[in-house]
Amino acid sequence: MKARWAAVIASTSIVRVASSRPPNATTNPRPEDVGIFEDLLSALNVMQNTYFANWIGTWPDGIDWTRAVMGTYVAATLRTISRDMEFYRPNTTQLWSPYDNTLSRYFEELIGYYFGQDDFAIRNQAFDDMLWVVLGWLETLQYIQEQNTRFESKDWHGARWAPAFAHRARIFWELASKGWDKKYCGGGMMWNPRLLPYKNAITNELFMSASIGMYLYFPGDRNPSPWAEMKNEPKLIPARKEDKKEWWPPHEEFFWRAAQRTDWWLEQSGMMNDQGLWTDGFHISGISEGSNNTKCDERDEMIYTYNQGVILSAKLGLFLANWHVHHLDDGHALIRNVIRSTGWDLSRNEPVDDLGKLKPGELPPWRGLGRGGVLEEACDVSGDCSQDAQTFKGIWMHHFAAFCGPNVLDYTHPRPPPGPPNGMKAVDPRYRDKHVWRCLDYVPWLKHNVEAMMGTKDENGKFGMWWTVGLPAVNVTATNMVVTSDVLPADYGEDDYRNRGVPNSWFWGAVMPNSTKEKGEEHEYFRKQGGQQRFRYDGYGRDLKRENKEKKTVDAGYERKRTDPNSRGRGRTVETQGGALALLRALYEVSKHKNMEYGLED
Ligand SMILES: *[C@@H]1O[C@H](CO)[C@@H](O)[C@H](O)[C@H]1NC(C)=O
Ligand SMILES: *[C@@H]1O[C@H](CO)[C@@H](O)[C@H](O)[C@H]1NC(C)=O
Ligand SMILES: *[C@@H]1O[C@H](CO)[C@@H](O)[C@H](O)[C@H]1NC(C)=O
Ligand SMILES: *[C@@H]1O[C@H](CO)[C@@H](O)[C@H](O)[C@H]1NC(C)=O
Ligand SMILES: CC(=O)N[C@H]1CO[C@H](CO)[C@@H](O)[C@@H]1O
Repeated sequence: MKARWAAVIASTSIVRVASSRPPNATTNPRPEDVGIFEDLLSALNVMQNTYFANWIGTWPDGIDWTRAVMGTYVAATLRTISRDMEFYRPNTTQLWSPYDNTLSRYFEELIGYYFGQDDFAIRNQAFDDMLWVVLGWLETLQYIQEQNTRFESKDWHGARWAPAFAHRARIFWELASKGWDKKYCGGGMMWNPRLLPYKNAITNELFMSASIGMYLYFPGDRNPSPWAEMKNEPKLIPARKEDKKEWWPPHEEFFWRAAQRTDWWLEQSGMMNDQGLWTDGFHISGISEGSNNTKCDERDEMIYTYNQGVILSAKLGLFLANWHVHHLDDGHALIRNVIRSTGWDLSRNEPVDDLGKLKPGELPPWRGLGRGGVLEEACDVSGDCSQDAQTFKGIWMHHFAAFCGPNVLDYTHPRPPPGPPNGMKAVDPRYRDKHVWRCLDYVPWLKHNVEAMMGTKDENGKFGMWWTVGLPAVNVTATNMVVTSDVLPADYGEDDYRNRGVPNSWFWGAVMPNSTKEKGEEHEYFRKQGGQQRFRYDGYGRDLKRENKEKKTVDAGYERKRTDPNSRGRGRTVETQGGALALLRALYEVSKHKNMEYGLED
């Protein structure tokens, strides 16, 4: 038995990463900061140890779309660590090194999630929900592709999962693509098939990113298994026939066209505001009163971080497909607008506001998408972010890392496939070098954000959502916070379903002067507490019934929790942990450029 097992191991390539060192080591030098690498591993470790339940293959506290995003982060982090773990790999003669163990563990959890993902539920949700699924499996497919190229024999065991993941990506792209609509606003994706028409930024950005991702990274699918619902519907993705069987080849231009069409539509949609930021989307006025209006004429002015994010990976993909440099220019312009809106001066590499002058309880003024140079969601200050909003900043960071990270433009990376106008060519080094230079400009700002975020870590290694309060210069607690009009986002108090979906915390703090919560107002407390329970609040965000009970079981961490702004509302969750992971990875990836030979001097 034993001997047989050993023989099985010896006959597979699992044992060793055959040629994991990149072909030209000088082009893939030691990453800049070993400390960030360790923080990154630790954030991932805490996320999976705390929030992932192997027995059901999912993050039970998440909801379908946030789980898909968490899966995307795990896959993306695997891409990062598999490439660089080599540098930290001990010289060991063990068959199974800690390196292999780490990579295998997280990859197995992704496989678990493939089965734990509630694909049946998601197919009945909004179009954006479906597209997060596509992005997640495309990320995993890229990891598989990269791992496989490290094996001379090209038979890394994980590659056996590629057909499954590719099939799911194709099916969900196909389901989501039905959201494309010509009746309203001259095109664009609808948000939700069951609600009044709403054409929003996120669904269109996701469709762009998923479509160009399908063009670049979908490895093809030979699994014709239809979904019951789709059996009699026309297939949207062109299939080829081989031996009388249908199959879907990789690098289908059709996907590139879908991405290109969405880009054109979005750019002329008027969804971008005067600050160069994407607003949330367009309603069509009069529709509910039976008007025949088909124009996008009611803009939701709300600015969320994630709406500035997903489009970045889409723009990079479009650039890779056809080398039209304006896609990169669009991305950099947007990033600069975002960074400016966090209150950061890129020319001086410091916040526009003097943080040294802050007194205890004082916050830097709100600058549109953050303060004090730190990215922030509008709901962060009040601590009543919903589960959706808790996920947004991480999404921004993930797609920013996709845009500015070295993975794709790096010349040791497997080449992305050609775009229609270009044929099989590597990215022209002139484009690459300019792009890298521009990305390096953002590193001090990223470091500043990481510094803030690290300050929100609790004793269990969990990160909070409101990064700003982790800045050493900011001494704000849930109880000493001075809330003046200049620290509140302009929209504060607007009843938006996403950042007002969850009330202030019922117990610790959230003692917001001028709280918008009425005395005794009822709110739905979040699902985690066991369904849609209702509580009564006393006007200070505290739940009257709960407070009496909890007083009896006050724990040692009570004072910290009571005053920690990141314990308010939903507190620390898998989504806030994922956000920290995405930020650490962004800094790690982008700062790696420093040591690469991109024609950079010194
Ligand atoms: C590594 O790549 C650089 C740049 O392409 C090249 O000049 C150098 O000769 C390569 N080194 C080795 C050892 O192949
Ligand atoms: C690893 O360690 C062994 C035994 O100490 C040594 O012979 C070998 O050269 C080392 N390999 C590397 C790559 O350092
Ligand atoms: C909408 O169009 C229909 C058919 O053209 C027409 O009968 C109806 O009066 C229109 N409604 C409005 C509010 O204009
Ligand atoms: C933070 O502010 C509180 C008063 O709100 C004060 O007691 C404490 O010493 C301050 N901490 C620091 C590090 O300045
Ligand atoms: C509407 C309201 O209650 N405004 C108060 C907000 O807080 C400031 C400072 O504590 C008060 O001066 C306002 O009256």
